[in-house]
Amino acid sequence: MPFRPRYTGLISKYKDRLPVSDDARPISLGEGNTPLIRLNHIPRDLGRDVDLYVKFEGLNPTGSFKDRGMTMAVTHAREQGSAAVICASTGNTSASAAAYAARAGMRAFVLIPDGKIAMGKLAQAIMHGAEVLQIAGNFDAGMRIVKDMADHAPVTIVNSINPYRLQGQKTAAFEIVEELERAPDYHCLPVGNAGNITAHWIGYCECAGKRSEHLTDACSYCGGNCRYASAIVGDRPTMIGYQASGSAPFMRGGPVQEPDTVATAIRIGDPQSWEYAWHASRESGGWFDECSDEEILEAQRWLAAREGVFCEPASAASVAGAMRDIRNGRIPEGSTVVCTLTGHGLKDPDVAIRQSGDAIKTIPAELDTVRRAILDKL
Ligand code: AN7
Repeated sequence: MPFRPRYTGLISKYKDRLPVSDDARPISLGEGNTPLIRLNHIPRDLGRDVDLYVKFEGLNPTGSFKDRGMTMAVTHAREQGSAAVICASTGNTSASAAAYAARAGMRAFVLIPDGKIAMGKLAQAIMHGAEVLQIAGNFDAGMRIVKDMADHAPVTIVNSINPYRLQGQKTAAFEIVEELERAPDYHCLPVGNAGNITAHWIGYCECAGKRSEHLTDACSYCGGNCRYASAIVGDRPTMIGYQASGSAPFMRGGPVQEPDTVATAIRIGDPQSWEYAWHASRESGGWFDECSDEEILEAQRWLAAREGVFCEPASAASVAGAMRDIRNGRIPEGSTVVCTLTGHGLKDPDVAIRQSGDAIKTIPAELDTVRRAILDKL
């Protein structure tokens, strides 16, 4: 069998389609290259003929899609001689920033909302040696402070307002187009700060060799002329963004003051990429919608129990919404649909275990009791 070169991350792979200098030394943990998994049971359960895939971004090195953006943002920050990065985070950005900063030999400062981040994410930030600043306020309050901080301390912001983040995240669209050998008809994402839906649209536009009329300044490196554009496919998907009902500023038409949802990753009331995401949605002929916490948790359980894919609650919003829109025909039969599963289920063990109710009981450690327990269930 011929040897394949070792996969060394998305900057190495997509160097010619990313704003990186020729002599850049990528800060990488082997991010990207995540599986596109075709769902078997759920389309059948829905009784609809759709080709439904999940792009499992939970299999990135720190367990979320943030690593795609972080490899770019931290590589650039280090190249510029920056000694520290800072972010506000609902959890995954802080975990990713902490890991990539550690790898780069830089400091990381992360602002997290008091008591509202999943345990796995907090554990990551701590273990990677970040300075964890827990604030008595939500993500939006943290974001406001971080935006001001850049003027007061020598730190590089690595939230998705850093344009290198979106550039890295656009590579998820590249991978999907390469695997399907076309763009999907529909692409569904959970929406919080709205950076990822924007990044995917940039990626799909570049694959189609088309310019986005409106996202030109998101892609500040080529001034909208997309020197990275290469017409691999002719078409772009319809982009669909799903928010949690308690944190759905796109549905309310403006910021939500007290966002709340079990999907803490997307507990965001004032999205930073608001304009970009609207443009992406309109240009693609797409829409936004909302999912209740119950729908989100049900989709999370379905994916885990019926398909063997364990994602975190926020990620399941994409599948919860897609299942509803497939059922009601807004996504028509015959479509190829990709849902992004943004983060791994292990990030938030508490919410998972809470769903078991009191199903787990201790029984005597005896062959007979265990045998009876098994036969009861068969
Ligand atoms: C699992 O970590 O904003 O719409 O601070 O962790 O691009 O914001 C996380 C966002 C979806 C929303 N799914 O993506 C943070 C943070 C998961 C996430 C989103 C997030 P955007």
